[in-house]
Amino acid sequence: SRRVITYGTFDLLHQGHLNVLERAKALGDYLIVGVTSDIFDANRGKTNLKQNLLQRVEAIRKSGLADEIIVEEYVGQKISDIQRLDVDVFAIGSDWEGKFDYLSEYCQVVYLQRTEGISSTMLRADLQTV
Ligand code: C2G
Repeated sequence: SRRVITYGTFDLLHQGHLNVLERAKALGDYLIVGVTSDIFDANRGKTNLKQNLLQRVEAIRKSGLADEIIVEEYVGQKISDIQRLDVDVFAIGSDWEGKFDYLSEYCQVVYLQRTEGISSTMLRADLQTV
């Protein structure tokens, strides 16, 4: 079987996220989704999230697309996840093109087409105005 992993914050889970999860799942037969912890995101400058880790994990679970959900808590965790979970493919949206090429030492790296016209930032802005 081919094991695929993808990561993200997934704040206010939207169609762009669902598309990338579906495309990632289609690359194999077992999809692991790494959801970033609140502290991990704060440390990389994402400070205005609308949902906490538990809410973001719950939305991924409800999507039914993940075979396994893990939490990403520290920089450098991707390599140990790939090794520990025997991952064959790392997949992520094309906004990260080239950024994860270093993982190709450990597994196949695939950049998936990003969905234009929708983002967590847009949805957060909408929430501000209602
Ligand atoms: N995405 C997408 N289209 C959008 C928005 C997001 O395809 N319109 C994809 C991103 O490319 C990513 C996933 O959805 O693959 C999650 O996006 P974010 O929640 O913004 O998380 P991100 O900051 O990309 O996580 O370890 C964390 C990851 O390295 C990056």
